[in-house]
Parts: sequence; C-alpha cells; structure tokens
Amino acid sequence: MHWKSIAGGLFVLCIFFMTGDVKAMDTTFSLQPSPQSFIIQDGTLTLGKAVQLVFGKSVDDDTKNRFIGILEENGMKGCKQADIEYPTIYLGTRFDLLPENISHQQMGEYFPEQGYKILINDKLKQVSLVGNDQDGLFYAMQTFSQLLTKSSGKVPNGEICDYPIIKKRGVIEGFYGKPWTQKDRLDQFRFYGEQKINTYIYAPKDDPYHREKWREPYPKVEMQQLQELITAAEKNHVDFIFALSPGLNMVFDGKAGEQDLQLLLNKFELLYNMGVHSFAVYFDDIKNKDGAKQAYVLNEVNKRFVKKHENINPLLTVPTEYYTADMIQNNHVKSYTADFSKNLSKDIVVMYTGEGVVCEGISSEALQKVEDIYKRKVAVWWNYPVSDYLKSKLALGPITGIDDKAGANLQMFIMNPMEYANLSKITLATGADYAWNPKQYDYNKAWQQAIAAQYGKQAEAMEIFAYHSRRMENSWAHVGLADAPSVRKHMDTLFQKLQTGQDCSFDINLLQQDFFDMKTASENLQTQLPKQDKEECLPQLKLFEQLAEADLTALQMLEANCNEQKFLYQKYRADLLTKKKNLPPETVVQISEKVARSFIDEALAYKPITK
Ligand code: 14T
Repeated sequence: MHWKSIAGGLFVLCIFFMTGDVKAMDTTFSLQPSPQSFIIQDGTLTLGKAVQLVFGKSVDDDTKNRFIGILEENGMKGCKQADIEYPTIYLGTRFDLLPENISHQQMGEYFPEQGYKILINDKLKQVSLVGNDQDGLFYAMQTFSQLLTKSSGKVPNGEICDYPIIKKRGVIEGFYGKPWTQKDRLDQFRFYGEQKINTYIYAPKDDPYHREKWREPYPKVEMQQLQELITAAEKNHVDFIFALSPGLNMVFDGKAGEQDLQLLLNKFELLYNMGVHSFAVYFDDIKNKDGAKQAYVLNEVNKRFVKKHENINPLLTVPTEYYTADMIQNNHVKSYTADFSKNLSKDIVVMYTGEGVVCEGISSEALQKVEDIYKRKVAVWWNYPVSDYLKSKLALGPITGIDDKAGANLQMFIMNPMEYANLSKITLATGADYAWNPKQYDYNKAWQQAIAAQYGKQAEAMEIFAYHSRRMENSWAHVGLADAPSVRKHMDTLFQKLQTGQDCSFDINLLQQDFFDMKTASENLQTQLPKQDKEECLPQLKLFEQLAEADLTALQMLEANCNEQKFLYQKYRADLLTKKKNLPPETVVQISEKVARSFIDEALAYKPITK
C-alpha cells in the first residue's frame, strides 16, 4: 500500500514556515547528545514554505502537539489543509505502517530500546522520523528540532540512526540546601526531554517530608505540586522516581518497626496512585549502620509493594557505605557492607558514588569491584556538579573521569546537581551526552556545545567565566577539570622567564589579554544574563571581575619590576594590596583560586624591589 493512501486516515496537517533570515548553513550540525550515526548525503531539503504532517496510528496527542510546538518554535505556523506540493514529514513508530521507501527491514531488524531513525530525502521531499518505541519517537523529534534550528530549515539529505548506550540517564535532586522550586523543576523536565535525560529522582535532603518527617504524608498543596511534577515528567519522557530517606529515625525492630515499615508503604502507595512508577529508599549519611536490618526493610518494601503492583520499576537504594573507600578496609569488605549486600534481594538496584563521596572518576576495574561485592550491576550516583560541600564555589565544568568501558556497562548514570538549577544545566547537558554515547564523548566539545546552546549571545562570556570554575576540591573532595589551565600556563611561563631574565613582553601581552577577557566577560554577564542565572552566580561574577582587575594590576607591577621602575612598582604594589584586602574571604565566595586568585600572591611574592 502506498503510504499516501493511508495518510487520509491519519492526522494530516499543514505547517507554514514564516520567512526569516536564512543563516549560512552549518554543515557540522553539532547535535547534543551526539547521535550514534549521522550520514550526510549530497543535497538539502528546504522546508521553506510549508510542510504536511503525517502521523502514524501509534502516535499519541501529546507527541503530536509537542511536534507542532517544535515546528512553531522554529517559526512555522499551522494551517488546516494539506498540499501535496509541500514536503512531508512522517512521524511514527515501528508499530505503524511506514512510508514505502522505508521498509521495516531497512529500518533495521533490531532497533535498540529508545532508538530511532531519521531519513531525509530531497527527491521525495520527505522527512521520516521513526521510533523504535514512544521514547524513540520522542527523541527523534528532539534531534529533528535541533537539526531544524541549526540548519534554519534547510535540512541535509541523509540518515540518522540513534539509540542510547546507558538506558537510564538522569538527575537526582539529592543535595543539601534549598530544594529547587516548582518552577525550577518544571523547567528542568523540559530541558531533560531536550537532552534525552529520562530519569529524575526526587530526594531533596532539606524537604522535611523526604527525610526528617518522612513518616508524614505531604500536605495538600505539596501533593498538588507533586502531581503537577509527575505529569510534567511523563510528558517529557522522564521517569519520576520518588525517594524517602527514613534512616535518621526509622525503627527497625518489633511492633514499632512494623509500624514504621507500614508508614513508609502508605506513603509510597499515595505516590503510586498519583502515577509514580519508580521508588527509592536511601540510607546515606545516617548513624544506624545495621546492614541486615536495612536490607530487611528494603526486601519487605520490594515484596509487599513493588512486586504487588503492576508496572513498577526495580526498587532503588543507596547504602550507608556508598563509596568504595568506605566499603573496604585493609582489603576486607566491612561488616555493614557485607551484611547489607548479602541480605539484599538481587533485584534491588544499588547506587554508589565511586571511590569517594566526591572523586575524580570511575574506572571499569573500580566498578567491577563494587559489582563483585553486590553481585549485581550497580548504578552510579555522581556527585558533580553538586556543590553543597563547597558552597562558595560553582561547578560549571563538564562530566569527566568515568571511563567509557565503565560507562557502557552502567545501567544508570545519575548526576547530583547544585541547588542552582539553571547553572547546573551546563554540566547536566554534558552528562546527558556522556551517558547517551560514552565512547564518542568528548568533554571539551560537549562543554562548549552545552554553553553555546544555553547562552546564545552570551556563550563566549559564559565560557570564559565557567572555564575558571570547574574544579571542586577540599581536603576530601576532588573532582572536575582544573580551572583555566591555559591561563595557569601563561602565568607559569611568565614567572619562569622572569626568573631566568628572559624577555617576557610576549607573555605579559598574553596574560593581559586573558585578564581583559575575564573582566569583559564578567561585566557583560552582569548586565546580560537572564535574571535567574545572574542571581545564581552574582557573588562569583563580582569576585571574578575583582580578580581580573587585581590581576591586571599585578601584571603591571611585574612589568615595572622587570623594567626596574621602582616608583611605579611601589605604586602598583600598594594598589594591589588594597585590591587584595577588598576581596571577600574564600570561605564565602570562590572562583579560580589556584589561577586568578593566587596570581595576586604569586606576583606579590616575586622578588620585590626593596632597595
Ligand atoms: F548517598 C549518596 F550517594 C550521597 O552522595 N549522599 C550525600 C549527598 O546528599 C550530598 O549531596 C553529597 C555531596 O555532598 O554527598 C553526600 O553527603 C555528604 C557526604 C559527606 F561525606 C556530605 C558531606 C560529607 F562530608
């Protein structure tokens, strides 16, 4: 059957493109997450004036409306009639009748979960988006949306064949501090849809009903808000996982123990009835370390709740010893972890954070070690960009350090973000890219793409700012790329040349440019950033500007030193000391502490002219 003959029975819609400026075509189409394969052929299909839409039978109204929304966002307008003259966009899943030029066989005999194909053919004036399942079709739409925006409606002939490597890619609102607002969360879910992030775990440490008052049901208003979130998550193909952290005061024994278990089940039941299909019970950061009893509670929840309901995903947990250095001592599995892992039902999913709470990365050997202890595949709870343990600093770098072999084996990759919802998105977009395709992941490229996509005209300034705020480090936490390594290198070269008496005018110029760029970036961001983004980073932006100014003075001072201009040197030195004194303490606000900030002291310490 010719597919146009079935079109009559399907939803047919005509969309007009509004004419706008046609930008030069970007032939790289830096799509994020990066697709598994994108073959571009000669020729382009111009979706210039109007398109007709043909939806397969399996496509639901939400998906249709979402696609129409995507077209409208790209400056197109719907109209009621179809016209064969116009290019056609077909949307469906493998359960639908497909256009005759894309037989099921051609779509691949085996379609991975959440996979999709996009075919673009200018001769046939046809675009086809076919998902393996509803998620796949949704992701095809998201990819097509990016392509449409980036090509300004002139899409290249070709074929995208795509599917995720890590099947559950997500975010856990699991930090200490001010929980995200309702508005933040709704905005995040839309963003997750766009980034193909499909999991959100509700576990804000400072929501009293999640931890301290876990027994109590949510008041009416909170219930309504949760309902709104659950619905919004579903619309964006995000699995909303509801978590409780009862460990602060849960009773495990006797009648009181049974009562507490029942209260937990009651609370889960309420959320199940609101449409939640995934649940978690967390035991991190508590005093009680009875592994066997914690496992008993989880097994009971599994037996009496998860298994009793249809359509529920495996139960999730995090143990009290949730990082390797805490599970193992002197090469022996500690008793808590031994008891917990031995007793825990095999179908309960265990999350862990790596070698440490906040650590450099995860190798596949390290992952294997934990999987050997737990005798199951484990999930990763990744503590970046979370900043609750180093509140003065923002984590604005890419996800790094988890090797691609480990990644390919993960059944779940979940990031713990900052309490700053908008600024967390830089890292989250890179993590989405990583999890979709760990082998092809390029953290620099992913990071630049994320900033470009999120900050538009301010991208350049944001990249300079974020470049100085990536490393998160204290006595026990070590994660993220170094802050501004290229600037650090310029500084090191300068000092080296100064010391050996070489000509350093070139290096002074390089650094001067660095510092000017920092100052300009900071000024631009302070006036141009959207309100919420600005609020989330204003202290760091102001400090960044102060540091850039102080660094410029430090540079002038070093130059005067070089030229043995004693008077000038003393003047800049006094100026620099004042600027240093006016900096806020590092415990309050912090950025580029080993580069922009330490340059001040390094310059002051460099062979002062005293004579
Ligand atoms: F269970 C976990 F996997 C986990 O990471 N728990 C907390 C988490 O809520 C928090 O956001 C994260 C980063 O600070 O680390 C855990 O909490 C800690 C752990 C510490 F060892 C906070 C401070 C610590 F010193």
